[in-house]
Amino acid sequence: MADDGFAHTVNPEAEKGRGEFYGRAASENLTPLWRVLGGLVLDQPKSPCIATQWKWNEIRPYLMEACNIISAAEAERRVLVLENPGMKGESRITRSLFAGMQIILPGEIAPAHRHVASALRFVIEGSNAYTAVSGERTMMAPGDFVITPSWTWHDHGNLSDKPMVWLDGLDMHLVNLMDAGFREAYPDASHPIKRPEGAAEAEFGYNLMPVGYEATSQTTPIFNYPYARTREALDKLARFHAIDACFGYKMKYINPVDGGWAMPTISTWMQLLPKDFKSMPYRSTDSVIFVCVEGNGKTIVGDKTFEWGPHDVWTVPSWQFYEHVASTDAVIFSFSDRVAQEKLDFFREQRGNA
Ligand code: GTQ
Repeated sequence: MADDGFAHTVNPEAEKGRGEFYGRAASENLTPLWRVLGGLVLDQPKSPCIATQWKWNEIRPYLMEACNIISAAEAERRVLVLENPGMKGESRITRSLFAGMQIILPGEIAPAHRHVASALRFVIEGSNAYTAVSGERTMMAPGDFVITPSWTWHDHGNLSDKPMVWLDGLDMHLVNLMDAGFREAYPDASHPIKRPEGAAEAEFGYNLMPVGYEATSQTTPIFNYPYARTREALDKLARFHAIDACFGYKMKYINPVDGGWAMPTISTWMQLLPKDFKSMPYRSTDSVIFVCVEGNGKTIVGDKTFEWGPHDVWTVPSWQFYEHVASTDAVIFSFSDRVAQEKLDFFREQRGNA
């Protein structure tokens, strides 16, 4: 009876006489629900995800070392997975999402492929490297949010003379939960470029779109949200808009075609916390991954405090209260599976713990 999966109503004494029945039932692939119900339908979220931080200064040397032992071509993607210690060996940063730091050296190409899983790239370091998606290249700069929609050909290349690093976020664990994954390699390292650089931005990046456009995907057709513009929006917003007690000045990335989230499975945000801002405690059912872009501060989650600065990454598990404290003006990118939860009517949040 040590098992906490039992329904609350089950009588431990009476259970002793039921073993013979349970044995026979098991041989027919039958399990009594009352012995497992407590672990299946929970009173409240109980995530295996552990609040964890990855300090950029500590992980960067490992990325450089990885460059000495394997090429991008051999690795397919030279990525060090940010693995949540609560789910060792599963390549998850939260229960539903994957995250990893990808590094690509001057002249390298991470070869073209496509998969059902959608990916986001959040650029950490470097310049003059590109991601090509469906025949169009976008050059990446630190703080840019770049998207690879489901089942689109993509490859990455570095045309600069320095390494390029970005954080990958993928929804592959959602895809795999439903056993819906396919993947295909392109026969060449790069797939053909068919559109000029800036084509998607011209079509959708100016609060306009071509007449007659019909969406063929639930993902935004803009595949690079440059940091320069995101930063400018936050800066201008902060001059006149009311500040949110939980979020500071926080904006979601949207799909300009329908006003919804930029991706169908991963929600993404950028927020500005003014110096000395201390957020009101908040919790929600989406485990969140945060990346500091600028400034310094700390995030308090339960009995843990994560001090953060540029390029540090940390997670807050589902339904755990957290608070941010900014010691300078600070900018934070974040992502979670919230959009998927909203579509399924799962999402809940709570502002304040009083
Ligand atoms: O760049 O396509 O971190 O396919 C993991 C799987 C990156 C990618 C990852 C991938 C990619």
